Amino acid sequence: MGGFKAPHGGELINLYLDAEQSVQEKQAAGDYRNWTLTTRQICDLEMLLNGAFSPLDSFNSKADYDGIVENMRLTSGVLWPMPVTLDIPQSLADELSLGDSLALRDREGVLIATLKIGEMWNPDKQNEAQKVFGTNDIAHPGVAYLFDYTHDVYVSGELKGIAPPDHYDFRHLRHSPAELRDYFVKVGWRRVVAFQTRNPMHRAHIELNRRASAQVEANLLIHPVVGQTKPGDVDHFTRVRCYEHAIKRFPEQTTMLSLLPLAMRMGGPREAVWHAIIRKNYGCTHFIVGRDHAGPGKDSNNQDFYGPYEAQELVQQYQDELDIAMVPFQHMVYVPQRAQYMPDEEVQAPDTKLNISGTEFRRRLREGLEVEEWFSYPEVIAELRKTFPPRSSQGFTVFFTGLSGSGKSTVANALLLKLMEIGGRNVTLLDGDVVRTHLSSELGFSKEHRNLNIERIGYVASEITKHGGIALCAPIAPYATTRRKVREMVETGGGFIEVHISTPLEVCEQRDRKGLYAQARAGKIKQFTGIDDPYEAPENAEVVIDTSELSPDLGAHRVLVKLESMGFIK
Ligand code: PPS
Repeated sequence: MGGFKAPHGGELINLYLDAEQSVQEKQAAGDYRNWTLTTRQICDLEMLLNGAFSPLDSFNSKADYDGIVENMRLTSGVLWPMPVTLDIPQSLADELSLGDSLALRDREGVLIATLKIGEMWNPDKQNEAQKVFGTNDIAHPGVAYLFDYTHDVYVSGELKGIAPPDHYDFRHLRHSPAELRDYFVKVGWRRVVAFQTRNPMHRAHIELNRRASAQVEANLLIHPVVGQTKPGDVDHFTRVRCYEHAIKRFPEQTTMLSLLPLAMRMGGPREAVWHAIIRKNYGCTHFIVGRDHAGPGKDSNNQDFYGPYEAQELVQQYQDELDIAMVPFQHMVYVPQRAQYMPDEEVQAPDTKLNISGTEFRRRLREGLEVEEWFSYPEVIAELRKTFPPRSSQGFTVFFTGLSGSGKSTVANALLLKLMEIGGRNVTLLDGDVVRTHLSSELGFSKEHRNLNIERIGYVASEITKHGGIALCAPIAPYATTRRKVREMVETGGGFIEVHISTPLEVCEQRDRKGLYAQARAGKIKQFTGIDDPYEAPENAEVVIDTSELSPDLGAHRVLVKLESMGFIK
């Protein structure tokens, strides 16, 4: 086993002040500028303070950052593959001087740490993306985060820990690196193999873990990431309940479950090396690297960003420097002739392989279809079904968009009545005019105000959807970006069906039910959609209805048929 040196070895960094110093620093922080940490930053900070990122003792300095980006090394020469930086907006940086301190707080204002600013710089994000992730493609979640959410200034300096971020969920499953090391010593686990995951565990994963721990004669640590994973992943609450079921499938006292508050970057090979270092810090001696480790999915051309075993290759390349041994594993498939799981490439004809892809598995959940016992355990499936009920019992939003007078409200009303006729569901109509009376009475029709109006509608619709209800929205919603944001918001908790009421402007203007077009033409109303304000027509609406060709009744019926075909109503 290559570079494996000593179990539970290596110095652990601890950046927490003692009680007395902590009280003093807390008092001093009253005069510091505050920075409210993002979710990613809270994860990174917790891992820095408790030594999970040892040997890092703060967010990266400029020199360390450059070394990491260019050749995966700190200025000390130590291997470190992933930047861990603190980003703040330019506006805040402009108000700070070197030597000032920042109070780093969580969203409730609780002081987690302070940072005495030694350096501030504007990173070259294009270069960072290219070198760290090997791409500038925004389809890569790490790149998207860097370009869309990372502020423009990085700061570094002396970091002082006050209090670990609070976690109110699964407290019994959370351990610091020191706690896990101590535990392993206490129970006499001299060899510990860690399994990293961001997905629910099914039988393939459990078989892989069994084989890995048997192969290296080690106890097993199931070490799932519960900080930040890939957007769209199963939420960690559901996953942890699944892991708690899964762990019962291992012989008692051989296996442990502990939650890792890491913010993943989905950086494939570099991330695998990073994960290995982190697991060494948690006292593990071995680390499983499977197929497509920390894979970011497909790029904009539908190609894989990294090869399936590239992560294993990079860890192998640095194995001698890593104080933890890799246990490489192939993809596991089910072989029905042998009624067992086997590594993909070990299966030989006439034996055959069975596998259910993630997409197929989600389809079966969505449609309430059977999932065979060879794939997973009934209690794990039951847990997932609670979170992902079939579409027919999920909430959804029908979002009508179109010009004033296009017939949005009329078709939405007709749909409302048809849904009430079917019965059994709670339906709320958020009509444009109604919302402007109740939710957005202070707003006008500037781009900023329209966006705010639509975001409010989206928020209410997403809450209704999450709680299993039906929201019908009928604003003009002229801007594509805002509609996309609403879709993202709603889809986290149920279905989103966009209906473009595409009635042409001439027809809307001819109808002019409220006399607004005449006033807009006469210049008495400004920024009127279609006249002197743009309407960006949807390109991928689920349904398109032109009410100059279709009656409201038939329009509503068309939406109903779509809802049925998508499985949202029975
Ligand atoms: S938006 O753009 O989505 O926020 O608009 P919305 O909330 O749907 O409000 C549209 C209704 O407000 C009336 N109205 C205007 N519409 C467009 N542009 C301007 N400048 C404007 N001023 C007032 C109009 O009656 C719209 O109602 P509908 O039902 O769409 O005809």
